[in-house]
Amino acid sequence: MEPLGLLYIKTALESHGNDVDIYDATASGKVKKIKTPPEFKHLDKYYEKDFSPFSLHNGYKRFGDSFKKIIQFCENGNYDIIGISSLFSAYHPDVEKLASEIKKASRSTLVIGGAAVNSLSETAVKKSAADYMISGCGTVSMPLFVQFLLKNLDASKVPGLIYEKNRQIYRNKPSKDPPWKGNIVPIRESFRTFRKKTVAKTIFSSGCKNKCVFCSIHRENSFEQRGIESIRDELDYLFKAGAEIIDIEDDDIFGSDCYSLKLLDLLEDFHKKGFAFTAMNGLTARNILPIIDKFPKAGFFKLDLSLVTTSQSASEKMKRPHDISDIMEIVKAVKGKMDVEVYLIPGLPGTSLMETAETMKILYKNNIKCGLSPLYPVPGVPLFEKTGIPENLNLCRGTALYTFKNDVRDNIVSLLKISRFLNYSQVAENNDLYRTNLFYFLKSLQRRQWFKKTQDNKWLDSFSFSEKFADIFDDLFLD
Ligand code: B12
Ligand code: SF4
Repeated sequence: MEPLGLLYIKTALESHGNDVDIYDATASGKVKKIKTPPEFKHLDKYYEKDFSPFSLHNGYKRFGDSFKKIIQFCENGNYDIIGISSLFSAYHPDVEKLASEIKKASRSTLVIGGAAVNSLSETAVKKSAADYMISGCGTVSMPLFVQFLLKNLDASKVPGLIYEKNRQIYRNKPSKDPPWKGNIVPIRESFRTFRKKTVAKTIFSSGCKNKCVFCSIHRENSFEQRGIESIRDELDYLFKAGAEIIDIEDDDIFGSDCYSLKLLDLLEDFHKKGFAFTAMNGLTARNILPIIDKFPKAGFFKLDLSLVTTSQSASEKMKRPHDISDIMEIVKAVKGKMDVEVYLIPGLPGTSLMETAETMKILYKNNIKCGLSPLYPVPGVPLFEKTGIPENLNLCRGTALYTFKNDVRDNIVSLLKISRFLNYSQVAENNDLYRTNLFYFLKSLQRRQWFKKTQDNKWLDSFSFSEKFADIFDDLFLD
């Protein structure tokens, strides 16, 4: 993924006269299978080699360049400051490993920023190999941080700066400004590709007006929308630079009526020139329902909608903004014009897994693709601080399934496998092997133990589970 936060910071620093290079360690697309770390051993039985259409990923992989290559780049550049972006608490331990390797090899001042820093505990800050950390908006803080290092500014004047003085940790109030502060447009030197087209990430708003209990976004960012003219400038620039797909990274793009209409008109103008748009996290069903007719014309090629749960009581408790009826109306309105994928969170407190399975069945019957995202703990969010954040932050990633006890975990993983098969069934019913695959899928549900397929098409036993999912899905494939 394009490092959008760093691109903003680079542009802000350059506008203050600094020279900046970005090292995008995943641009090479390298993927290497490595030994599964011991803390994930309990997952081996799920992430196994399986050639069936209800398989999950298998093994443990490292994405991107080696530490050696990254450090070599740092050494060659002989930089005054090295900044690392740490966006996810669950991957912060890896960032710390890299930071300590960099510190061994270079004398540059090392600073870590990004969403993971916002919620770090005092102990984690103390243990860090970095010289400084910065929480909040880097566009605002980094140019001031440079001034602090040049001794032109006191440490207390750098928003979000976390530093140690006389063995005491000080944390300045972070800047809640949006990334585009000052209407800057990040300059691109190259683009990633998606579906054989060049793709650029962008952001039109920051924060979210909704207040979902399991989410950190509304706690750490104030909601702000970018001016239409500033968006037009960026889209103009991206068009000239050669982008084809625009991936909008907002959390709630269409949060206010009048603005939404103006924005959709602008997107339609650029769609006519050739842009297509996607927004994986930013579409709230209730907000887009009144304006849904405009979406195909504005160039959205897919709608990713998050439903989370159909349980009314859980939805209210979690302060979710909409329910399944809003989603069904959207599906009806865009039928045949756009793909829709709907996301659920199995294992959300107050919901049952059988309920989630029922919802998956409803979605399947309506030809809607279903995405499952198991609940994962996020440090700093009261819901998870109450239930307990693991000491080893690696376990906070969704794939670690940390939040669940063993038997629940077997059932959650089973739902992931069921969603894989339902999505496969929507497109593969006429394939040669479909009937055999369906047989082993249904048999797995009935005996409550999964089959897995070897590369030479042998079916072997895999793990067991306890929920009677067969009661829900048995009649789905009767014809
Ligand atoms: C796009 C996105 C993804 C993408 C791609 C991420 C990527 N590698 O680029 C995908 C879909 C892969 C993804 C996955 C996950 N994501 Co995500 N994702 C986002 C999202 C929506 C946008 C990120 C973005 O581009 N923001 C816009 C740019 C401009 O902002 P930014 O990067 O944050 O940068 C600003 C500041 O953070 C800061 N900053 C950033 N870097 C640095 C560096 C320095 C030195 C300094 C000083 C400042 C600084 O300054 C920048 C400018 O203001 C954010 C939510 C959000 N709106 O930010 C969640 C978010 C980052 N994701 C989150 C999570 C948890 C995940 C997962 C771990 C979930 C999981 N399944 O376990 C995975 C794992 C990812 C992985 N292994 O790579 C959480 C992180 C919370 C936390 N404390 O951990 C967020 C905040 C969403 C949330 N609801 O809470 N994600
Ligand atoms: S709608 Fe999405 S971004 Fe907004 S608070 Fe809820 S989960 Fe977070």
